[in-house]
Amino acid sequence: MKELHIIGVPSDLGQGRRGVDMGPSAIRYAGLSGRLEGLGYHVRDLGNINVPTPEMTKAADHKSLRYLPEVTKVCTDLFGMVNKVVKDGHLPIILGGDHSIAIGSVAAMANQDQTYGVIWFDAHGDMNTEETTPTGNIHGMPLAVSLGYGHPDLVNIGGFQPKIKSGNVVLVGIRSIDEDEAKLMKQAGVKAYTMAEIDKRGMAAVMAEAIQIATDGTDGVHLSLDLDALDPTFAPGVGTPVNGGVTYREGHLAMEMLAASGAVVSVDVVEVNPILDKQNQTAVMAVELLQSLFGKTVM
Ligand code: 6HN
Ligand code: MN
Ligand code: MN
Ligand code: MN
Repeated sequence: MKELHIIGVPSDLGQGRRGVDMGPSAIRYAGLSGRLEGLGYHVRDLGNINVPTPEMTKAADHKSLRYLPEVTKVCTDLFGMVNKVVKDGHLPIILGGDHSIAIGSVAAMANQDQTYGVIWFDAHGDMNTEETTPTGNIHGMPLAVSLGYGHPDLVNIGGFQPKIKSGNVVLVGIRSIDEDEAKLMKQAGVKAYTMAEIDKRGMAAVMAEAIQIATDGTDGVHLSLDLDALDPTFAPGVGTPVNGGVTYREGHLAMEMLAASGAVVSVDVVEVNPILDKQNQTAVMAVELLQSLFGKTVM
């Protein structure tokens, strides 16, 4: 069994609303290490990456790519750290922070000798670019960047691009896409399972297909878990909540199916915002989902 290595990335530079920088603390406080140890894993917490606060920097002087230099630096540092964890034979669990940090973690997984598919659990597409973004927030761009679309500073982190092939990338839980973002998603050919499709066909059928796509010809799967994929009833502590999301049991079923596949090699857990949360409920949800992902069963 691989050791699980936890890395915190306390960044809210890619988000419009402050507070996701406290995500790593909230998830740790919800008992992450102990719960995973309870499943029989060796867990090592490597602490947090150094992230500047918005107050330390020239705020948002790049209107369509807010905090570009700072986000680039954070993702480059995370790339280095995740790269080392994986080369040492461990499984990285990256705690955000806003979703821009996935630019660094996906880059590190793409830098390995093996090739990995990506399952992107999210209410959003995260497929905006400088040209299409309605907000300038980089957390709306990491999937586009990983596929090679976007500002060169971001796209070239790690010194190569694109990081992933669209044929092995799947979005699950989608219900909020910007108009021009949708065009790039179609152009790139990324498979997206919307909530409507989950309603109609059920999470089991959707996840079976998603796992099939992400594992087809690859050596494993990187899971990027944005807590706003869940319905706000179960995960109210997120900066960009959208009604009509994945239910508690659908979320767990998805994680249980991923556990059964044995394919997951790295995980991001992002967008937990303790300021907006109710008594750490969203962080607890994140920890429980990770328990299912790492093999917790009833009997
Ligand atoms: N996330 N599409 C919106 C934007 O600003 O680009 C929202 C993005 C949300 C991103 O939740 O990781
Ligand atoms: Mn070790
Ligand atoms: Mn996201
Ligand atoms: Mn999202």
